[in-house]
Amino acid sequence: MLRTSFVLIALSSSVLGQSCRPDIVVDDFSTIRNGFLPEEPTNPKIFNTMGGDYGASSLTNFTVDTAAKAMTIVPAPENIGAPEPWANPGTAETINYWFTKFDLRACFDLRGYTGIAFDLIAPTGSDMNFTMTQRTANCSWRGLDSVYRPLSSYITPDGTKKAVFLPFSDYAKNLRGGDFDFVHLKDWTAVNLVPSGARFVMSNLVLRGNCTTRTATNGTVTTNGTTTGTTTNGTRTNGNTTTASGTPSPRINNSAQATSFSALTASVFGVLAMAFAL
Ligand SMILES: *[C@@H]1O[C@H](CO)[C@@H](O)[C@H](O)[C@H]1NC(C)=O
Ligand SMILES: *[C@@H]1O[C@H](CO)[C@@H](O)[C@H](O)[C@H]1NC(C)=O
Ligand SMILES: *[C@@H]1O[C@H](CO)[C@@H](O)[C@H](O)[C@H]1NC(C)=O
Ligand SMILES: *[C@@H]1O[C@H](CO)[C@@H](O)[C@H](O)[C@H]1NC(C)=O
Ligand SMILES: *[C@@H]1O[C@H](CO)[C@@H](O)[C@H](O)[C@H]1NC(C)=O
Ligand SMILES: *[C@@H]1O[C@H](CO)[C@@H](O)[C@H](O)[C@H]1NC(C)=O
Ligand SMILES: CC(=O)N[C@H]1CO[C@H](CO)[C@@H](O)[C@@H]1O
Repeated sequence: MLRTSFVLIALSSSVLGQSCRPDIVVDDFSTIRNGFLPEEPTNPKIFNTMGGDYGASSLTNFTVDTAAKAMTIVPAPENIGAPEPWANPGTAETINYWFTKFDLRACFDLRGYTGIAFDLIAPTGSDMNFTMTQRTANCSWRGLDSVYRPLSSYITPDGTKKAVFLPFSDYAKNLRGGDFDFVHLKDWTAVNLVPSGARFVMSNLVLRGNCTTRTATNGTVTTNGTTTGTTTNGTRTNGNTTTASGTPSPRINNSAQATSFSALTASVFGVLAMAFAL
């Protein structure tokens, strides 16, 4: 009996050890989710599947085309300067920005996630800087931004649709050289989109987990970036890609994933119990 318990514990932990953080489709832009932030009850916002809102500097326009399943961002310059100088020391003067969050309260735990993936049509010669903005550990104050990385360091904008992946490892340091705190993410921001009037068309926005096999929203199955097969449609085919939906909610977690692992563990227990009974 004692030996049986040891076997069961060893096996169940090895099954659980295969768990990985699945991707989350932050937005496929097939739906517009209207709502309000609790602290801004008169300012209409739109939200992604994770309950995070989108925003931009006042002259920068962003619109969702649900038929095209894309968000178009059209920047315009403003004399913003350094709105929060303690948060972004040493950076260029801010002329515009666009952001989205991964939760309602802008204090998201990114542990287990590896980066942000999306498709982007960006005009030839255009550019923007990406940064991860920071909350303090109590989630109420703003901390130092991560280092800035230009779009042009990931792709060469040329007017065609390109897959962009921003690995969080590129943003592991803040602007003063300290460690970025990935447990308390404020939001993901694009700063200084240029030139004015450029049309940036974003689609298939995904927060990448750490599973090595994943299904893109277009059904392409990849293993570590290598295409290995294609599903008939973009439906979730395994636990590696999840799509949250419905009205904005502050938390979308992996409870479905946890349930499937519990069920798997339970069935392993059941089979073993039968084996030992025999
Ligand atoms: C990106 O940010 C860096 C650091 O502030 C700055 O040197 C660079 O000019 C910025 N690029 C753009 C396109 O704003
Ligand atoms: C949150 O943390 C910051 C930085 O540690 C601190 O200055 C601030 O007073 C705290 N705010 C609250 C409401 O506790
Ligand atoms: C599917 O999406 C992936 C990731 O965004 C992209 O690399 C690939 O080119 C797309 N495939 C098709 C057929 O659109
Ligand atoms: C995928 O990448 C991970 C992490 O780099 C590595 O441990 C794993 O062996 C790779 N899997 C394949 C199939 O290449
Ligand atoms: C995608 O495929 C799944 C499994 O075959 C099927 O249940 C689902 O209806 C399909 N969805 C669409 C949009 O075709
Ligand atoms: C995940 O969500 C479910 C359903 O909302 C909730 O019961 C559970 O406590 C959540 N788990 C975590 C770790 O937040
Ligand atoms: C967590 C999870 O469901 N992982 C799965 C990812 O996809 C591969 C290939 O289909 C499965 O083997 C994993 O179990």
